[in-house]
Order: sequence, then structure tokens, then C-alpha cells
Amino acid sequence: MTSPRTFQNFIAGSWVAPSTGDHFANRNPARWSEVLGRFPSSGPDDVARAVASAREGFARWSRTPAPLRGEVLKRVGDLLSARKGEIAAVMTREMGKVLAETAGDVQEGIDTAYYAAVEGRRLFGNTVPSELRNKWAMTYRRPIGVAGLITPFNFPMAIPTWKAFPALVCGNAVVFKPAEDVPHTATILVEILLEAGLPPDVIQLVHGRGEVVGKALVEHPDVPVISFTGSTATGSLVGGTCGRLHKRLSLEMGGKNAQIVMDDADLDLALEGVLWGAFGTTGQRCTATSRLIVHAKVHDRFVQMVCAAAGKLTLGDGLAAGTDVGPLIHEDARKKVEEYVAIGRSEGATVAVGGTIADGPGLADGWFFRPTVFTGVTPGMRIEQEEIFGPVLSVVKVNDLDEAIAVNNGVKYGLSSSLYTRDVRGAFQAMTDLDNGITYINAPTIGAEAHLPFGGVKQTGNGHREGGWEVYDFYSETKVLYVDYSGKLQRAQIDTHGG
Ligand code: UN1
Repeated sequence: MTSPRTFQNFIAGSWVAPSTGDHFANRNPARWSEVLGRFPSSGPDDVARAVASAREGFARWSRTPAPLRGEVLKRVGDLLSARKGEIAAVMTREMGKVLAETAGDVQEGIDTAYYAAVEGRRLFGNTVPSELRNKWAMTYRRPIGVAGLITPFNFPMAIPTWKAFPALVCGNAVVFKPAEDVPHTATILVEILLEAGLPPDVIQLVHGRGEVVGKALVEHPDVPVISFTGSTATGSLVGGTCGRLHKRLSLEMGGKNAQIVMDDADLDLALEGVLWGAFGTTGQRCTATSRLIVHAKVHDRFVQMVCAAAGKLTLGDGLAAGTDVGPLIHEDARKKVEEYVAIGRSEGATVAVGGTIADGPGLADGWFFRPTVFTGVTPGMRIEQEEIFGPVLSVVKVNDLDEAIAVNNGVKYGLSSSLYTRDVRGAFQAMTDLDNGITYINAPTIGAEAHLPFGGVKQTGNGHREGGWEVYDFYSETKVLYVDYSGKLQRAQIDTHGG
């Protein structure tokens, strides 16, 4: 067997070994004995070199016209398209989700690239009337500086592109710290950015641990913009530092998303939705459906449909045809799921299906856990309140839509929600009252599109959005210009009505 390849950081225009000399193994979660590569365990010195180089890159890139910056992103989209299948396979190998999903993840990157390319020609400001005569008032967007991007394992291509592409089109330079679990996909993204013609010092890739590399990036005084997707606990730490250092910060964190199924819903449609929402990506999505809120009139029938179907899902290597659900990302993730199953039992909920490690043929060397459905869950139980980030669905029975909305809103998170109904009145009530950043009607809790804002309320985020047009506000500074051509001093608020 050939020994695994040793990968490098991309710093100051070159692929280089880490200053520490240390590396970590990237393993396949479906077959943990398989080492896919060795990646740098970088240190603060690597971050410092990357930031210094990115500052130089920023000086030139920020002066490159935005439409030309957009052209680079257009080529990135073309290159991602050409390599879609290959990247999807790399991604499945390093993080486990099935090939159809990793291909979708790459497609999300492609969509984000083409959308960013066009935004390069549209980075609008506003021109508005001045309250004074012979005076113009307008805004335009300026690049900010070096953006530090810290990304999670579950969408190894999509989430980095959500952050990096708008940051770049807005004229910023990027230092990218991907999750330790998915360093290979991150490496390919950087290769593609370079091949597309991005000046080498505008993108820097520093691999390593969050506590070391992520921390150094967040604390670095020359990185004025930080974007972080990950756990709410880590997000609080990042937020504390950024608050102290007055940094611009976008946080995208936990979720406890619910699918509501009313008594008039198309149950077959709702079934497909909940299976995809709860067990796709093995439940490891911020937008995963982790609660199912069902009207009492259809509760027993629908729960039975869900359990029968969940029990039939095929676990396995995401590369194998016929696999529905891949492994969890690593041992700790599976332990956490096991712990929550024990917590749910001790709280008095019933495991209706699953609830155990899956270790049948071909599964023993991976972090597999059976799709699990808890029934008899009541609002306030920990399995109803806390993010598990695994294939565990908690079912809550309700008597009407008002109660369903109250249950949905009774958690600290607010990312996505979904309602299955045929009642237009109820749908609009829910669209208004569900306290989430994203609500789906007759569709699951996942399904965000690249050109619409993505994010949540309450402890899911800090008020910013990824994707869509709103993210361009985050990565640019709005400057206001007043031009007075009256030839005399005109005092705002004082001379307004005088002339
Ligand atoms: C996440 O869950 O971390 O719509 C991101 C969705 C996906 C992206 C999810 N396109 O849920």
C-alpha cells in the first residue's frame, strides 16, 4: 500500500509545510483505518505569515475593478463544474455523506460562483436626493481588508464558497481555515481559485486545529473581518474576541429545526420531506430536521409511516450505490449521539426505531448510527431543545397550529422551519409567526439556494446572513459621499429651508 500523500498550506503564494513540522491524519469516517492524507497542524506563525501576505494581496486586489474580480469567479464556476464528480468523490471519502449530496454540495459552490461573478457588475450603492439644493448624496461599497474564514465539515465546499466568493468579489483578501475533517476539499477549492487567475497572495490556506489556527486568526489585529460557521459554544468564544477587538463578525451556528405536519397535509409528501430533512447528511446539518411536530389527528399514522421508512434506510459508504445514510464524522460525534439517546430514554421518551450503533457487515470500521426516532417527546426535554447533530428525530404531538408554532418557537435556536399543510390561511400564519430565518411550506427544513440570504434568528446567528445579496453588505464597507456644488457653505439641518 502506498503511504498517504502529505499536503501543504498555501501561504504567501507557495505550497509550504507548516512551521511546526507537525501533521495530522485525514481519515475516512466510513472506514476509519483508511488514511486519506496527512495535513499540516499549523501554528500561529503560519497564520501570521498568511495574514502578512494577504495584506499585500489586498492592496492590489482591492484596486482591481469589481467586474474583473467577478470574471475570476466565473472561471472558478467553470472549473468547479468540470471537476464536480471528482470533488464529490473526494468529499464523500473525507466526510461520509452520500455522493448525490456531495455533488449537490459542489453544485452549491458552482451556483455561488456564478452568482458572485454577476454581483461583480452590480455592487450597488444608492444615490438619493439631498435635502439641500445643488448637492448630491450617495453611497458606494469599499473593500474592507483581510477576511478570516473558519468553516465546518458538513458542507465542505458550499460553506467556504458562501464566504470566500462574496468576500473576494467585494475586493477583500482571504485567509481560509477549513475544518480539520475536510482539508482535502478545501485544498481543491484553493487550487481552483489559483487556476482561475486569483492573484496568489489574495488567498491563503492554513490547515490545523480551531483552538490554534482559528484562534490565532480571530485574534490577529490585521484581520478586521471574521466569518465563522460552527457550534454555538465556539461561536460565543469567537464573538467574545471579536467584540473585544471591534471586528466585523458573521456567526452561523446551531439549529433545532422542526417540520410541522398538520392534519390536512399530504402525508406522503411530508414523509419524503422528513426523511430527507432528518437523515440526509446523517443529520449533520445546521438545517437538519431534528423535531417533527405532528397534529394529533394524524400523529399515530404518520409516526408509523416515518418509523417504517426510517428503519429501511440503507447505511453504508457514501460512495456505494444504494447507500441512503453515511457515517457520522468521527467517534466523538457518534458518542454524542449515543449520549443523547440515553438522555432521551431517561427523560421518558420512547425509541420507536433505531437508537443503536450500526455495526453490520461493512459498517464496523465506520462511525455509523441507525436513523433514530423518539416518540412521546414533550416540549422542554433536552432531546427537544438541544442540537444533537446526528440522525435523531424527536416527535412532539400537538392539537393545533398555534400549539405547533409555540413548540417550534420554544427553543433557543431559530434557523429553519417547515410546515406541511393545504390550508393557505394556516400557511400564511406560520410564515408570519414561526420565529426562524428561513421557513419552508410543503418542503423540508433544508433547501437553501445560493442567491437568497441564509441564516437564523436567536442563538443561531448574530444578525448577519450568508448567501444572497445581503452577504455583500457584510463583506463591504459602505462609504457615504456628499458633493456640494452650490459654491457656498450650506449647513445641513440648518440651511435646509432657507434657500
Ligand atoms: C448547513 O446546514 O450547514 O439548504 C448548510 C441547506 C443547504 C445548506 C445547509 N443547502 O440546508
